[in-house]
Order: sequence, then C-alpha cells, then structure tokens
Amino acid sequence: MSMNQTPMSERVHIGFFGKRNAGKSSVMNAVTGQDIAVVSEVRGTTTDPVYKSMELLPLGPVVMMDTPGIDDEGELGALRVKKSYQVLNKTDTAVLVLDGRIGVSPEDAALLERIRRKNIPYMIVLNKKDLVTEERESRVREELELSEDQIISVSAADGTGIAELKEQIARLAQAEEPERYIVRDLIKPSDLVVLVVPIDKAAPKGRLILPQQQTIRDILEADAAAVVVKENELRGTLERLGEKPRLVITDSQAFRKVSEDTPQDILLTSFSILFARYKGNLEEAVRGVAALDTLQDGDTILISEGCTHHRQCDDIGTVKIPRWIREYTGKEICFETTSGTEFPDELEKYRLVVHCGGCMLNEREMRYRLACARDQGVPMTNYGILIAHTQGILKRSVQVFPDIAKILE
Ligand SMILES: Nc1nc2c(ncn2[C@@H]2O[C@H](COP(=O)(O)OP(=O)(O)OP(=O)(O)O)[C@@H](O)[C@H]2O)c(=O)[nH]1
Ligand SMILES: [Mg+2]
Repeated sequence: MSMNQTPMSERVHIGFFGKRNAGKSSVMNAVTGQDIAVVSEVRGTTTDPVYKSMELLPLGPVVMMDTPGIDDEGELGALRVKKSYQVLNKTDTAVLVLDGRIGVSPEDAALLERIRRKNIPYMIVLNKKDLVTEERESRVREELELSEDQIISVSAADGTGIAELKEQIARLAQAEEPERYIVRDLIKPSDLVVLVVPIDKAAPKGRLILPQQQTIRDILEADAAAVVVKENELRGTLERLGEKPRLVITDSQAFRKVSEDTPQDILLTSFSILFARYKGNLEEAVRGVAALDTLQDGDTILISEGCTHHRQCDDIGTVKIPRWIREYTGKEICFETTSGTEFPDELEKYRLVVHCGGCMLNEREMRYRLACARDQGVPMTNYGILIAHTQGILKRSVQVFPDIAKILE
C-alpha cells in the first residue's frame, strides 16, 4: 500500500462469495469495470482470496475481495473454503453470487445463515441472466425470505443489472458507516496535544507507523496542535511549552517513563487505548486484563497479532509480552502466538487472549475476534492495556474515558 492511499483498515470491505463457477470473479470484475480476477469455465479457478483496493463511486475507498467457491472439495478444497470464511470475518458488505440457472444450494443457504448471524449487510445476486429462460428471482426471494432490494438479477457477461448492483452495494455500505473518532471528540480547537513516539530499532525506517499518522491527522481535523517528541524529550518539552497540554498520548512501550515524566494533572493515555476505543473493544479489553491476576501455573495464553511484520529479535508479541506477563504474575505460563488473518476458532483452552492493537485489521475483523472470545467465555485484552495494567498505570491512562475508568473503581 502506498503512503498516499487510504489505509486498508479504513476502507469498506466488499466480499463476493458463492459456489464455484457461479460467476463471483466475473461479477466483481463487472462491478469494478476492471479485469481484477481470473475468470474461466473451470470450476475452482479462484484458489486464493483476491484483494483490490480502489475507489468505487459513488461510495469512495473500498477493498474488493474475491473468494474461492464455498463448495470446493477435497483436502485442498476444504482449506480454500476456510479461507473464504476467513474473508467473511472482515467483510462489511457481502455479495452472495448464485448461478441464476441453478438457484440456491445448501452451501449458499449455510453461508447466508452465517452472514445473517453476523449482521453483515448483504445482497443476493442471480447471475447469468442472459442464460436464464425461466424467471427465478421471486422464487429465490421467497425461499430465502428476502426483501425486494436484497436480490438482483444480473449478467456479468453482457452487463445487465450491473449498474443497479453497484448502486445497491454503495447504499448498503453507506448505511453501515457510523462516525467515529480517534481523539477528535476529546479535544477542542487550539488545544495542545503531545505525542510520545519512541524511535527504537523496531520502528520502521524513515516513517511513522499508521496509528501515529492517523492520530496526528485526527488532531489536525480538530483544529488542535500536535507536538511530537521522543520519550527522552518529553520532560523538557512539557517544561518549555507555554501552557499545559490537553492530553499526552504515548506509545505503550514507553508508558512507565512517560507516566513518571507527565505531571499528574495532565491527562495521559496511549495510542493503543485510543485505538481500542476506535475499534470498539476498549471496555472488553479493560475488563479482560483482570484475568492476569487469576492465572495459575500451566495456564495457556494466546498472543495474536493482526499483521505479519518482520519479527525483531526483541519482538513485542513473542518476547516482551510473555516476559512482562511472567514477571508480573510470577507463574509458569505457556504462550501460543498467531499472526495475520489466522485466528483460531477454538479458544477454550486459553485463559486469556492478548491481541495487538489491530491497526492493520478493520473494525469488523476486530469485532469478530472479540465475539469469538466472548462466545467461548475467554477474556481478551490488548498489548497496550496489558502493559498499562502490569505497570500499574491503567487507571490513570483511561481517565479520558470516565465510563471506562469507573470499571476499575
Ligand atoms: N453466459 C454467462 N456466463 C457467465 C456469466 N458470468 C460468468 N460466466 C461464465 O461462468 C464461468 C465461471 O465464471 P467465474 O467468474 O470464473 O466464476 P467464479 O464463481 O469466480 O468461479 P470459481 O473461481 O471457479 O469459484 C466462466 O466461464 C464465465 O465466463 C454470465 O453472466 N453469463
Ligand atoms: Mg473465481
């Protein structure tokens, strides 16, 4: 992704699903007007999810996602089906493509059931209208109990219905977008906000990481001022500033030092706390971290990372977090780690899930992971909140959110 583009996690994710040969790839290509995915008459042409970031008018920045058929067979086929279902976990708007000549299969019905359970806005597309002699739309509509605007007949081959489908997708996706902010609603115009950004060997070369960029952008949107410093410059900068800043936001790894260097009467929080709220999981992460205090020898913790970045020798997820947990609890804990789109279905063997801030995951994927943990009764927290808790500064760092602070009283 280029630095000039809208980040992946901020784009509306539109997924095309269905059986092999239904025309998922053809419909996606027709909607985008581009030859993004390979199309052929061979069943099972798409073997891996295909992602394409683009501007889809009238909607704006989206990620189009094509998937393998949900009826694929054999050992490899089962893996592909699993991949398609993983794509569903980050889908904001689902397009279920049926071959109009065949109609609804058990696989389609099962997928639709899953889509409905997850409350994902969806459309049913009856494709290959040019080959259909008998009108099926009303039958399928009744069978699946769809409203009139949830189903559309199209032909990817000759373009019939594609413009309407595009409009309908845009409408569904727009209805979903609530306003949410990183810090904008916590500050006023002309406020001063100090950001603490350590530049250690784990920092990417020559740039800031995404949550830092997004936070600065949000501060500018609020007509406030952002002052960015490394942790060693914080104390001096606070003394030099003519007025008290409204807020200090730090990288979690520098939490302890920053807390010591920031006078108690200045609000302090971290990027990961702000992003947990932004992705809708702050409250659960704050409740979840309490599980640390009840751990026993032999308990297993899952550490899950949303991105598959190059592991540093002192990597936070595999080295630092386990070390801090061992130091804090004094127990013999087992750790397992996952990264990227992999997230286990079965969580019951874990006493706690510790997730990264999820800056590379969209809100829906984060909510899905949270729901998995919640359904199985497994507490889940995140890196930043775990660090704040183990260093005894969690209470202070959630003071910006009085409702959350109350949980800790
Ligand atoms: N006549 C006609 N053929 C279509 C239409 N849409 C797709 N096809 C044909 O159907 C076949 C399958 O299309 P794909 O787009 O590859 O189907 P898919 O669902 O992506 O299939 P897999 O990737 O194998 O899961 C191809 O031969 C397409 O040319 C259509 O609207 N009309
Ligand atoms: Mg395909």
